[in-house]
Amino acid sequence: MTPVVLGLGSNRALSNDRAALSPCDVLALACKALSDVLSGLTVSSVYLTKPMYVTDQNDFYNMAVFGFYDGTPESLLEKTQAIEAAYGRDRSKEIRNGPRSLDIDIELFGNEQIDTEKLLVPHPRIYERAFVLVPLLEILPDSADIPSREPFEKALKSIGMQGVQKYGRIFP
Ligand code: PH2
Ligand code: MG
Ligand code: MG
Repeated sequence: MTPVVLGLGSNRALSNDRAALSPCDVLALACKALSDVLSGLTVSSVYLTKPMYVTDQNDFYNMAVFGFYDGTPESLLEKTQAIEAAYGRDRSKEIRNGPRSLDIDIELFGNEQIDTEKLLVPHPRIYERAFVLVPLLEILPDSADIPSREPFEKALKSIGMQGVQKYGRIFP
């Protein structure tokens, strides 16, 4: 079993002609789906965050989850991408860093450093993103970078809160 950290984000409702799911509904359903993928799931609060990189879009709701995974990083990616697709993610129709109903990023996969066509782990932009660091530090206050072991707490101090605000708990 490998300890893993995932970062979740949503800034777009998902609707058909019968019902609508808000970004927080989507995040809660994604956590429920992830409880079948990871054991010992620990879920952070949700945070309301300012969009980074593409700033002309709705604010994001972000959170982090921790759990233990029994399998390879590639198989975890397949499972997280299937959950994204189940909640409206269609990569062929979106712009890079633009609006999305559900994004699940593998931030950490044990102590592994992975650099393949499909996966870059640890996620290379953890250190510049308060929207990742704040929820991550809520559930794992002593966590640190791999391989430098630089505490994430220190990374957050150097970038500041970037307007990240606690929204509340949505799961369980
Ligand atoms: N995700 C992005 C791009 N920008 N900004 C915030 N605040 N939160 C996100 O999850 C986010 C983003 C690409 O995945
Ligand atoms: Mg992603
Ligand atoms: Mg992302």
